[in-house]
Amino acid sequence: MSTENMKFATKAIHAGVDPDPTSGAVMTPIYQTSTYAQEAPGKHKGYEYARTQNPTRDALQKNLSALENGKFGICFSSGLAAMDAIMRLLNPGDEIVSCNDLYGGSYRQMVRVHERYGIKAHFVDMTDLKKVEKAINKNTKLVWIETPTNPMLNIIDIQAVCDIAKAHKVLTCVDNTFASPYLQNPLDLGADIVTHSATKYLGGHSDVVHGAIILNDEAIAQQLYFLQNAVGAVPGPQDCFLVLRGVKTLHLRVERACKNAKKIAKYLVGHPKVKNVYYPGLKDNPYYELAKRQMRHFGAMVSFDLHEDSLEEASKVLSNTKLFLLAESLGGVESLIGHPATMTHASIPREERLKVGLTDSLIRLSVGIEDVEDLIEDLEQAFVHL
Ligand code: P1T
Repeated sequence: MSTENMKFATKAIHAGVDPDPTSGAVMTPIYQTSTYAQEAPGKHKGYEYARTQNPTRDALQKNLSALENGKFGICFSSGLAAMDAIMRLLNPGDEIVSCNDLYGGSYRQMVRVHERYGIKAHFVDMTDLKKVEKAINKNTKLVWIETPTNPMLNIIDIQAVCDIAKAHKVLTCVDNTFASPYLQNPLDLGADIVTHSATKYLGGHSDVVHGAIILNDEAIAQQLYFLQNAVGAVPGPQDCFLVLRGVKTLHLRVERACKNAKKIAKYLVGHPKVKNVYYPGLKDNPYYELAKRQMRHFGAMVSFDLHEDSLEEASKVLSNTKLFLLAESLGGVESLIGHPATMTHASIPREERLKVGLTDSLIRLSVGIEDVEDLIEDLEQAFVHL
């Protein structure tokens, strides 16, 4: 069966993965080598040096491109390394229009790394399409979309933003980390590039840091393969193997985590100490209809804040959960609890954070695949400390 004809779960398990030709090994071997023997100068089996090519990485790149319905997959040593390669497609004087609620590390890279090289980023509320249109000017070369956004879980209309960007001949990139390819496929909605922190749902077990880019345009793909080799932020074969293994259960993990998240969001809505619950799967959430149209489920991230808005108050919850571990990151089988203002989004100035609703008491949950009754009980016993 050709990969294009496979449904999602079949692709997750089989795309790009063939039994190893030398032994028949069903699982892709970890080709732990830095170089490959050549028969004669330039005469080799397609592999010269492991920064440039590695069979374990090749299998993963094919697998991930199939999951995102793209032609080319390019892997990197982290999500931010993948982002950096995309930024290197731009030249001094070029500008980026980005959403104003996004992972703090992505914001930091745009503002504190690429701005020094003459690339200016503008951060706008992309849930308002008029603001996107207004922010694009003759220097704009890239529109950077993260949806659901981190950590406010706003939903941006991918198709509508890509239509606007296309009318201005501007490249679009969607950071699809929070949704994973199981919930949403941005290339199908008109995006030029999709990127992932594979550290999260793709890896799925909090045991690897990894990044990926998937796209259809061959010329841009060739530039990115060039950057992968020329800059060298490549993942090791063991890390590629771990992501490849994680992906095999992506659909099962995400399905279960989304179900758990919805129940937890509903529980939080009814809690007297909780002020706002941010979860697109709640019927009165402003993005409910858009999320339903754009995503397969509503995701497994839930954010909320407290009536008494302070770090001290939030700490009482953050320090007292037993199953929800207080840690950065997301997308693993185990549930995590985090405090964006001091952890993942500390690099964003407080006044900018407050503008998007990222208050001092905002708490972010990455809901895992445990029994949801135990997770709710864990939150309940932590709330007693308030
Ligand atoms: O950590 P790394 O693999 O480099 O990925 C960076 C990244 C990119 N995009 C999004 C949407 C992300 O959430 C992240 C990393 N985020 C966390 C570590 C976090 O806890 O939010």
